[in-house]
Amino acid sequence: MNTTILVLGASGQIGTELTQKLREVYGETNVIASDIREGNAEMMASGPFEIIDATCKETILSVVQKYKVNQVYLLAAMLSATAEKFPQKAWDLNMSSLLAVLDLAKEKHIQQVYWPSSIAVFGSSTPKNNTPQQTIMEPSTVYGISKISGEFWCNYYHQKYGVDVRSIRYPGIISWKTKPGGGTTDYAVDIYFKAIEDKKYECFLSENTRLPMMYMPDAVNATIQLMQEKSENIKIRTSYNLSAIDFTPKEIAAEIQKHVPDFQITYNPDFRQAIADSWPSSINDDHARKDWNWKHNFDLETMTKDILKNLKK
Ligand code: AKB
Repeated sequence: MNTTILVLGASGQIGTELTQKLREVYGETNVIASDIREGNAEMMASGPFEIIDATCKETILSVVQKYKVNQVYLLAAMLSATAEKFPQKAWDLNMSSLLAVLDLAKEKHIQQVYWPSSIAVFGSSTPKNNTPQQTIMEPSTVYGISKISGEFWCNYYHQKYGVDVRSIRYPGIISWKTKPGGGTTDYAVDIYFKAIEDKKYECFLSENTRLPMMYMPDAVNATIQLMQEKSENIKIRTSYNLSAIDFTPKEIAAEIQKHVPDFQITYNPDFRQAIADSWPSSINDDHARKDWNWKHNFDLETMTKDILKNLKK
């Protein structure tokens, strides 16, 4: 059967690059991008685009039927920092969209679902270093509560209705093509833009706050690899831990200074510090490496070189 994909939330940080890659892999007309508002010029020009509110099951179904979609990647979500400001809205968006898509799979309108979870499922009672796949999970943010609930819904739909849903607990994702919005790990993207534009950056986390991170090309590859893996090899139907790099604001600043010697960083922690403090510093992803052969390519040094080279163009 032909793979025809619908991406919900295609204009966001991950959606923009994932959609582009999916179009390269599966063909431009086989990947329908959608969001609540139009995407960038490249996305609009490179394949079909539909305006969809990801919480509206009927609209999703009509697009699924129009294009004979068999896979849905659901990326629409409110991230950790914004969700703390709009808890009810975050809960409604993050949960209604997931349940709508899982129901469409249960009703056999689609065959496969991808839905991202996050390191936000963990909380301050979780072991902080090399955090295992299965451990204490007591998230303290609305976003984290929505992600852990979502994971259990995914597992439930898989166990009870045989839904082929797959998921990754993303660490902070670092990109230069599209900026993230509303996350706690966003500083690690902003810092590169500010290093080029202003040669200085005021960080909203303290200098020694270590968080798990990943460069966008690794995140995109992992996502597509997971979706292409044989179903019997996907042993975890809540969500896979995934790890690449971890660093502190001080360490990323030092790496940038190797290329921009007059770059200066200052620290002014705000409410996001408490969120970051409740998350792991590093993640153990042995299950992903064993079950579907996950490997990352970029470390802090190679990622920094690549980002600065592209931003200087
Ligand atoms: C956020 O900071 O909210 C996200 C995440 C770690 O899920 N980047």
